[in-house]
Amino acid sequence: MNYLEIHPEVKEALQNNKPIVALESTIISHGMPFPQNMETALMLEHEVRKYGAIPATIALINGVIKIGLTEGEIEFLAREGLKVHKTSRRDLAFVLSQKLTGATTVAATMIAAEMAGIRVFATGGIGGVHRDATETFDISADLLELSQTPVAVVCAGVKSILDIGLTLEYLETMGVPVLGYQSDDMPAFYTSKSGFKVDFNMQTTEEIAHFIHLQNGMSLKNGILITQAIPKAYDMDPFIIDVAIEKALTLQKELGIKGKNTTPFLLAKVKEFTGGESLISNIALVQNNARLAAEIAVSLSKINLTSSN
Ligand code: PSU
Ligand code: MN
Repeated sequence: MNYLEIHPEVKEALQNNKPIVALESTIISHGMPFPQNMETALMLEHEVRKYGAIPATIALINGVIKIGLTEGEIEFLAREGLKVHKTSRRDLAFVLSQKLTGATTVAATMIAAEMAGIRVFATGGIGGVHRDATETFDISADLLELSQTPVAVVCAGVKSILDIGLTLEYLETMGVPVLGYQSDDMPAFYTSKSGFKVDFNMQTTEEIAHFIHLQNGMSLKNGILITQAIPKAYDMDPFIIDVAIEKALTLQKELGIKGKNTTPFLLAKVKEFTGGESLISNIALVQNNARLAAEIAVSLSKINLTSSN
């Protein structure tokens, strides 16, 4: 496959069953401003290493899917920001055929991780069912990907720019298990509670790794959503977030923002309306997720080593 390039360190880790954590790149280009986006991307790689796994940040660089980026490539995505093509499942072949540079969404990162053989992926929040989806049909391709690609995605839930209840219904219909790390509550990104529950509360990373191992063993083709609440010190006031979200949604309707621009627009506005606080919380929660994903990947590689002997 000449469109897939795996970084030598990641390749070596794959061959020797070492723990690996995939990281997405839309969070760099479309999710945060420069230079915090670059600093965060590098910090996440560092965090994954600190907890014993190899990081593999994924993006499309000049028409090649890269599994594991150099610092220079991360800086390029961070500086280019919105100029980089936001790449989900439907965009992949286009970006490759035009030899463009693209930042991968959760959906496209899952696809690339699966191609390479990586089973664990950490991010901040995933896309979901939008609040007015009954009229707009706006349901993120991330959800459909979770139904058909066997990668475990660690996140802090979904933001309430989305309809969290409908997102959970959709995941249930598609057969995607939603695990809560040491919690019964489905988190809502900036806040630790959404008012909804997860499917299964898991206490340890070993339990989660065992769950992933069994799903893979049964060849169930779907992914797994693992949720972890934002660290307590950064848990935001739901009222402040709700006001910002309502304002952002009103503005989106007024301006007629649609399709793939919707999520980045809403995220940017929520950040603008909540000042710097939400950016600090955002960075804290992805760091927390990178750590948990690394620990899960370590547990999973231990199970794989035992069962392959
Ligand atoms: N939600 C967030 N932060 C993000 C995204 C979603 O809280 O950065 C990004 C992710 O890359 C996700 C994508 O995969 O937006 C979903 O976009 P859409 O809703 O257009 O599918
Ligand atoms: Mn959408």
